[in-house]
Amino acid sequence: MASNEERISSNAAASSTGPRGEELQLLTGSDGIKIILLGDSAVGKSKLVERFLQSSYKPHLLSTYALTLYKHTYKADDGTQLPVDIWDTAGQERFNSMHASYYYRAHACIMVFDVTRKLTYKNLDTWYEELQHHAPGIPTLVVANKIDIDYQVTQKSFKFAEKHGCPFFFVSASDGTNVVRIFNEAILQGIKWKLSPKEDLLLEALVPGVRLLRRRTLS
Ligand SMILES: Nc1nc2c(ncn2[C@@H]2O[C@H](COP(=O)(O)OP(=O)(O)O)[C@@H](O)[C@H]2O)c(=O)[nH]1
Ligand SMILES: [Mg+2]
Repeated sequence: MASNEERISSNAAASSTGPRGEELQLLTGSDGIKIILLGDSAVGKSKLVERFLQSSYKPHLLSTYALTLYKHTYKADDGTQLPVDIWDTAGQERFNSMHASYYYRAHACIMVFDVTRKLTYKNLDTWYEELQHHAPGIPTLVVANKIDIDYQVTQKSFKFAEKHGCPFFFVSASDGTNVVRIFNEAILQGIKWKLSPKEDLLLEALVPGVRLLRRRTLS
């Protein structure tokens, strides 16, 4: 892995009390952007992260922990560098729910489904609901993975993203289609979210519908 990336696995998200001490510091101490991935098991979340960070595809890498944290450095065009934490599930998504610490202070979310398994698309509803509960209104990208299996699928329309006002992308962790694009887009949206005035968040909580207005101005 490149020197500016670091991979840390933790079973903290699976414990009922959540992370503590040094581990808590590690998980929440970053001053940068936190990106999370959501979606059913085996849709390709881990492979997308690995593809983005390593530009190589390793289909047999196995994760055994409840989450994997990747430390990445985002380099803007003007040379500015920004730490980015990319959080990947590592098994807990099997139970159709993630520990609250997974969502805590997240700035953007990449929701993934597998174009070859309809149920993983249907289950986006549940993931989205849980996301709104823990991290209401954060920028969310919806990605349809594994298009390399049958490129015809890109002719289909998937209404979920449109319904929720989320950007939508066809991707392949296998051949790399749109992988760098979705992560950079998530990071940029996450930066905007982080910098947005927090009074807006309060307003959103008080006035239903305000979030939709603001999201449009962000995209
Ligand atoms: N053909 C194809 N297979 C993929 C792609 N992405 C992931 N896979 C495979 O799908 C399986 C699950 O991937 P993984 O990243 O572990 O899924 P996760 O559980 O969502 O993290 C693995 O066997 C991967 O090799 C893809 O874009 N195309
Ligand atoms: Mg995984």
